[in-house]
Amino acid sequence: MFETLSDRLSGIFDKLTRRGSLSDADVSEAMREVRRALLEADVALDVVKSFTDKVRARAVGAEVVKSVTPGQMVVKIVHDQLVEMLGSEAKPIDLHAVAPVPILMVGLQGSGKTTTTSKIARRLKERDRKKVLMASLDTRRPAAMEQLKILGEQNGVDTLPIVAGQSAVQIANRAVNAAKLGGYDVVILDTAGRVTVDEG
Ligand SMILES: Nc1nc2c(ncn2[C@@H]2O[C@H](COP(=O)(O)OP(=O)(O)OP(=O)(O)O)[C@@H](O)[C@H]2O)c(=O)[nH]1
Ligand SMILES: [Mg+2]
Repeated sequence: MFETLSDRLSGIFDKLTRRGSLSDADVSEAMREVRRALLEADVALDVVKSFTDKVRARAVGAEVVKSVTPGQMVVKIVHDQLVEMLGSEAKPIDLHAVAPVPILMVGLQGSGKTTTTSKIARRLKERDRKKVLMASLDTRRPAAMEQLKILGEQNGVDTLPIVAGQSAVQIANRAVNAAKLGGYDVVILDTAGRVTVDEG
């Protein structure tokens, strides 16, 4: 998401940096593009609106420094505003435990556990060079396990082979054992929200 967003934003501001001065219309045009890029990247509408309003106010206002081009200034303002919106401190996942480190994904039904499982797995694999195994403990929803398997294939992350008829606890044990035997650093257990709620 952020790769696409930064590409889009640099494309927009390339146009601006080539101009001598920055008019109200330039800023508005750029903000339209920023708005579109953010909406396509799944940012909530009210967040997008307050974001572009703040950038516009700062870009058109007195904060533009003379020594840089207006385009460079807008890039900086957008960057500062993004940092302000997203938070400036990254909080990495704490993996300081004996491998394989288990991560249990819990949350309401449909809240994005399975999607997030594969995003985290891919990130740990690609950025942190971790060996990651994903396992679906969702025994209720049809095709839930296949969903994770397909996401694993798409993202190049291993998934625990599916065995029909096992309980969530049995799958979790099998996943941890497979992760130990396979020398995995991390094993992500993707649960079914409603099972967690039902069985408390
Ligand atoms: N727009 C948007 N949709 C998302 C995001 N994450 C997940 N989804 C979608 O939301 C729906 C549910 O996502 P899942 O990852 O399957 O959610 P879940 O919590 O695993 O769902 P259950 O296993 O049924 O409880 C899917 O259609 C996803 O494509 C997100 O960040 N943005
Ligand atoms: Mg799920």
